[in-house]
Amino acid sequence: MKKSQQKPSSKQKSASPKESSSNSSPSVGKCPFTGLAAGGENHQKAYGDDDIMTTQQGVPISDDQNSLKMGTRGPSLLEDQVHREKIFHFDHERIPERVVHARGYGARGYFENYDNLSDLTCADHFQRAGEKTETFVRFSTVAGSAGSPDLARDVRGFAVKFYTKKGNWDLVGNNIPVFFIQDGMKFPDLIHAAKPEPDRGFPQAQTAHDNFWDFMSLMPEATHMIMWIMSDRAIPRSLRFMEGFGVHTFRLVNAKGKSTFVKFHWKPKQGMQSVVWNEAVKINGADPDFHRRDMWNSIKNGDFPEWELGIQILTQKVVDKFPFDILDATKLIPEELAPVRPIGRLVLDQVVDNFFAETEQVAFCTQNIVPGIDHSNDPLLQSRNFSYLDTQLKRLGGPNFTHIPVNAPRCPMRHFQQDGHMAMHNPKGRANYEPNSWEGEERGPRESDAGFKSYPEPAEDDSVKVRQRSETFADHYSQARQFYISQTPIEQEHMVSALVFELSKVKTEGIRTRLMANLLNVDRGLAEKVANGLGMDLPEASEPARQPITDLPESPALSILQNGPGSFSGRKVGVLVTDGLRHKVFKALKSAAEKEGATIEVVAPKVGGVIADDGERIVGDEKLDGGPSVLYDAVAILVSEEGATELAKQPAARDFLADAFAHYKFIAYSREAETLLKDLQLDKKMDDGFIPLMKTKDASIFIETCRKLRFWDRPGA
Ligand code: HDE
Repeated sequence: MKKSQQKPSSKQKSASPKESSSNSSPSVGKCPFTGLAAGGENHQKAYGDDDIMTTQQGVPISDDQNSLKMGTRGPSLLEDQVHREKIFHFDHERIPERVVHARGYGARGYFENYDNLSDLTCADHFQRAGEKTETFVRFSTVAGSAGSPDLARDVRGFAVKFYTKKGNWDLVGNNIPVFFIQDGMKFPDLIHAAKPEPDRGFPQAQTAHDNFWDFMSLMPEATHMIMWIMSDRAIPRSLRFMEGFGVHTFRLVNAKGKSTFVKFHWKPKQGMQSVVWNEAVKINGADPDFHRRDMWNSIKNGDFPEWELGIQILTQKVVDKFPFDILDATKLIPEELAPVRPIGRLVLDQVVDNFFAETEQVAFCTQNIVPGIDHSNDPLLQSRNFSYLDTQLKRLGGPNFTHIPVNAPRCPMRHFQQDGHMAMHNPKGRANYEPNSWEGEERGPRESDAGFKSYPEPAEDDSVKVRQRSETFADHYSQARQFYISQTPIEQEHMVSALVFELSKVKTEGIRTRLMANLLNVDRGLAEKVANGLGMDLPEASEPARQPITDLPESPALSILQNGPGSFSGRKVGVLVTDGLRHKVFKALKSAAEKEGATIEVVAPKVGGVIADDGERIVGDEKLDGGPSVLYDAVAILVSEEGATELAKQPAARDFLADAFAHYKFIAYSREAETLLKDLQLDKKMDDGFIPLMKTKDASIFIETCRKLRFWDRPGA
């Protein structure tokens, strides 16, 4: 066989459609001292002619597919530097995954500041209304490894790097405003308990196992967080539809040195939305990349995800009224006590050039703060300040990870730190120490009075070294109860089911009993329902470290359903079609969805599509069994009578409808679809969540109805 026959021709190579890149802005994502783009694209081009493949040494390659051998069937030759370099590099492609938050998805964007906040902070990027600051955001799940599914029941990381003119500020938050533990010293235990059990190596990306609940049951301080992770917050429909929180109390410090405690909040422009558990389980099978695909597609389609950044200002009045400690990360400040003031918006408008270069190599660190922002004494935050820097050293292989474009500040960086693995930026000139007596160019950088200064917080008068927690951290149940009573009945039901599900996977009875004893301190009704779901008797309540406050008011801001978007924008309708569907109605549905800012996806028996009643072809986005209804927010069945009869025989079509019904989705149907509905006996269960789609005008009625997102009144679905 001739050599040329063994390699794909250049024509074959170019057959794959080239995706248009939205990352056209030349200045964005560039490292200031290497000039390289965050994705490393320029770096590759630096080797020479764009089209010619080279080795890492820049030597042009004539054959990248065949190793050098002694004769066509002969032994391979060790001298083949092209072969060896390729394999050598491949062997070292992996770096350790993050010990937590291993599975993540990043995107670039900008933060636009609303007001001059100089009364509160001298942070440079908060000084001028309308000013934009480049950002990089990475969303993540916590427990699962890098290849785990997106819809695991878990906390979501929400880490934002602001490349400000005065250095990088990292707001490394979560989508839940509180945390499991009060002191970072317990973090390794928490994570060990949540990860796969060490002897058997499973379960992956799940908390439904004995070790996790054993630890939870022995840690009453985790009870508030348990309420959140058992709620729908832990199974978001999209990363775009979830809130974010800085969690800890932080300080803002103004130019006069006045400090104000604040909490940071991210509010999604498109409102909050979650899926139901049965749906989450099925999404994980149908599309384990559901969240990352959604993020990629929305940015590529120009539907840029957006959040407002808000602060809760913890005035002395708020602190006095707050019955807990603002340094305790297992507590939140209800919005009813301290309203969230919007101070800017975050827009994600660019996907990354390269997943590894940016999403994997990005290194967030809570100690990355800028003048005008400072830490509080929250012991969890203090522990994080050590951990993040430490873990980057291991993960990125040396102390020079700030030289990687995604981590490099966009402002000038001048210091005397030097050398180490992969040093791309060493001091220029003679001086590499301070103080020095050199002058001019040789002198190097010097300190400035405008540089970062820690807030001079006075120590408590009687403070002595202790390994103790403050008494003000001792109430573990009051806010757990407040969260539960602030949910709508449907959301409460979901919490009960989640607890029943998780605890039913716990094999050791004593663990369940201990957890139930803690739950009794939250709410007796909740504990009774969970015990009933598990088929167990309720034990005595455990002895709380401090008697809970039982009359904290409801906080409607804590409920997802009470804060719906009132719009179907950014959502997706799955349209199940067959040959002979009414094209006019299909077109009306498409334009009604687009008018709302929503999209439709065509689910067809064959991906090639169907022929509509006017003879035109409608191309499929998904083949029926690749596009189950769990991937959509609402569904429409637009079929011919023959098509419906045919679909009724197919399990995938039956599941499509049955699941949409069970997951409380709005279902639009053409008259011809009735055979299919009848077959599933759904004709007898028709409720207001079913919307007839006979004429073109019905399309907008359907989309308007979808603004409620789900038909929660459907009984017992
Ligand atoms: Fe993290 N956390 N964490 N964490 N965390 C990490 O840092 C840690 C905590 C959060 O997308 C690690 O670079 C300790 C709270 C996010 O790259 C590690 C404690 C919150 C991310 C680490 C906490 C977070 C991390 C692993 C208890 C919400 C992903 C890899 C004191 C406010 C960042 C890494 C990304 C990642 C330590 C608790 C959020 C090991 C010790 C509370 C979003 O350093």
